[in-house]
Amino acid sequence: MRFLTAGESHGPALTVILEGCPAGLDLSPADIDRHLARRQKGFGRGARQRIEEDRVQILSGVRHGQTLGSPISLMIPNRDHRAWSRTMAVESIEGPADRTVTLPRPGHADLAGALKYDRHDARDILERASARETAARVAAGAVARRLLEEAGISIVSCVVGIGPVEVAGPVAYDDCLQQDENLPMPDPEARARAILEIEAAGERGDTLGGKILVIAAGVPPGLGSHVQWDRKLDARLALHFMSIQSVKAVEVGDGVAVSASSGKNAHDAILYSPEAGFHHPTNRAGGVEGGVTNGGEIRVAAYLKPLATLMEPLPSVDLNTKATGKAQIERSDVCAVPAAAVIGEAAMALCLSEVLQEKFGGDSLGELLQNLRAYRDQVRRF
Ligand code: EPS
Repeated sequence: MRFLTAGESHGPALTVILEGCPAGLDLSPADIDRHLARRQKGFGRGARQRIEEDRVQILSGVRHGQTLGSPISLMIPNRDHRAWSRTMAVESIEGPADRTVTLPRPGHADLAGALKYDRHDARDILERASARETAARVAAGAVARRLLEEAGISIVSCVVGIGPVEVAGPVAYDDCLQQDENLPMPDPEARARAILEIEAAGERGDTLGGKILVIAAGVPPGLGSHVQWDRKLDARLALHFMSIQSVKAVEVGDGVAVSASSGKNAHDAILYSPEAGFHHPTNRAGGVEGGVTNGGEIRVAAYLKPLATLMEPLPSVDLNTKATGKAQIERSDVCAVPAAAVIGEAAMALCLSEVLQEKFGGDSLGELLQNLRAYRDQVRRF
């Protein structure tokens, strides 16, 4: 499975083409819309989400409710485009461009992108750098997720940090179920403090980052490979998660904590029983050893920086006049961490569906599942 997204935040639509999904997978727009709606929620979101009601249009690759094995193209129209048709016109326009951005926001792609692409209006950069792009990834991720469901793999997520507030103690798969969709933080005391932090940040024209945790269960051992650097699953997970807007660090399992402990306290002992086969009593590795899944839950945490658009902006310099000033204010969110948890699920689904397809292949879902069953049998009889 591979995919490419396209689309600007205020252009006509976001699109994604997903290739390599086997034929015969049940897929409906509702399977995708459910996750698009979840992405739009979240305490701390801004005005844009009140304008949009993200709904997918499946343009190809599906017939009579089943995938065909051909490229799946998905489109999510931007409702807000109506108010931006001149600003984002494809054709050349009469008169000067409107809604130009010439005072780049520190921490956003504005300045680096303007220099790289030689654009003197940072709108040409921010329209694509915007986290609105993640709607397309969530749509693609929802397809990947349908495939994983058939393979017995399920994915959950939660928010484990907002600004200075952290969830106390370890978080299990079940802790992520039935959470409040506006702030899925499995610790009521931390959640209450996080809401106050987000409100206070909004009042002072500031933003907040945080930490999300995504867990995949039911993953067979043997996905990814130790034999080549770019086949290591943890490296590939890091790419998927790190590419989510605002993510500045990614952790697999207890990666950060074990770096400060000794080997005796860092690794997961190996046990065997005829019923459970080889297994580990703990999961500090986050389900990946040597770049290969070990049959445990895959646990990935991602750390997000606070959003770069500040209502009380930091110093900046005009791209054209070079005059100092304050960074431009664009409509934005105070905190997008809850949305990032949903996007993280998509990242996990897309990455796992890639390696699942690599190992078990199959042009049809039946063929893939047959190969998976045979392999699960082989592991059981090992
Ligand atoms: C977003 C849509 C954007 C922003 C946000 C995420 O819409 P608009 O720019 O029209 O308000 O709300 O993007 C950013 C935080 C950013 O820095 O670009 C979305 O749909 O997720």
